[in-house]
Amino acid sequence: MPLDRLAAVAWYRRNRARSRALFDLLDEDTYYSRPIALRHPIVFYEGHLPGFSFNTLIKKGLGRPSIDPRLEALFARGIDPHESTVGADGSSRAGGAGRPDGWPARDEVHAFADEADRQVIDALLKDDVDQAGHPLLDRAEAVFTILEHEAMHQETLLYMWHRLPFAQKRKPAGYQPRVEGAIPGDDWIEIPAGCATLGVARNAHVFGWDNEHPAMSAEVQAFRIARHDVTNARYLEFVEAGGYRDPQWWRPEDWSWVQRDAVAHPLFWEPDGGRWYWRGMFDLVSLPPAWPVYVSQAEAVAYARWRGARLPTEAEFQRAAYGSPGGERTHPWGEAPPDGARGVFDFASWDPEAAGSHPKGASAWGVEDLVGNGWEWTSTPFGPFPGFAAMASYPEYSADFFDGEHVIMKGASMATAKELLRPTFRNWFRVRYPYVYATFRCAT
Ligand code: AVJ
Ligand code: FE
Repeated sequence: MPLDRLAAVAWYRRNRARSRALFDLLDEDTYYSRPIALRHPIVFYEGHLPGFSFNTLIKKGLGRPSIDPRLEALFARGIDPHESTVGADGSSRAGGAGRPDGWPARDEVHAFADEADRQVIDALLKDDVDQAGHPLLDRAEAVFTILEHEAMHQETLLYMWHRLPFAQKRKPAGYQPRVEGAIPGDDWIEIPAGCATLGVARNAHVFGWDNEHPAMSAEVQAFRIARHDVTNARYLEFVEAGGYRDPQWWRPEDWSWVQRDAVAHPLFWEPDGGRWYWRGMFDLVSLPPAWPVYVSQAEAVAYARWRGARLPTEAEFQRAAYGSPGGERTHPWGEAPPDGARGVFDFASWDPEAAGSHPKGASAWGVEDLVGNGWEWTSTPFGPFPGFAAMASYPEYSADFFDGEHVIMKGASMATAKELLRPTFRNWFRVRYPYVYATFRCAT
């Protein structure tokens, strides 16, 4: 199927408009600050999005000349320290209005971005960006690479924005976190043994990242999985039982982290006067008991051990989410396209919603919220499927992270674009990375 140019341009423009809207949420004086200490300052991301698109599609794909070699190098992925060196444990540090050495003025970033956008849109409309046999343009790979890359970074932006002081953000009119909802029951579902698809052949879908290929499946033994994500209310039992003070629940490296950084509760929680609050995007709210807890994988593993359970593997997630007695499906709920009734994704909210509030998104087995309302940590280290080949449009995308330090997350959060909701999409972070919108459920 040839590339639908108009659809690609529409998606590119939609991406750019959403990114702009996200930057517009912030006060100007945040521009050179680093909401997460070990990630780049905000200015980087405003240049990185169009810079990556220009570099990938126009320079590498079509072989065209630079706009500004200095800015292209500055905004390239290679110098983003988080990508290879960030630990999970960067303390957050916000504020600081000055312009640090080396970062351009905002006008300069905008002029570069406008020219990059102009050339990308022009190429999407007129150039030969879909060339069979071309290393970067076969099946228009570079086009989808840039479109999905920007969509993914919108989630990066949001979890960075999450850490900024409320006074530096403009809350959209009328927004209130949906804190209501009953705490769901502690329900376990028996998933029968069966085959789960993990990866697909490159040509079996319009686009996938290199780590989704080639075809790969696994035989999964029968197992039990919780119908619902672990909620704040349930996780509070672990905190109150002294879970963060007892090394028996923690892997040795995670216990060192708990001690060194005095970690005593999830990053999204804030204690005050003997009560717990949740740091929302725009408001501090009394800890919503029914929301899925957002934690690092290290904390998820400790909780599961305390409960006498474990995290699901990637293959078990696939089986629970996409399996059915009659074969696998495209989404947990079946073949219907994603919409707001099925789960909390595609920027439907700035914060989570109650676990169990979207039963129309349940899988064939009745497992809820597998896609949306927070990524789901698994116990599976991020690694290549047999026959993996790095993609030409972005060779470092996955391969740099096959280091045994990253684990797979599946599903989606409220800040995951609907275009990324496909069964083989794999996300990954370090086990002690506490910033992402990630929750978990137990399996046995
Ligand atoms: C796939 C979400 C882990 O944010 O580090 C963006 C995506 N890679 N630019 C990340 C990514 C390079 C990546 N994750
Ligand atoms: Fe990037």
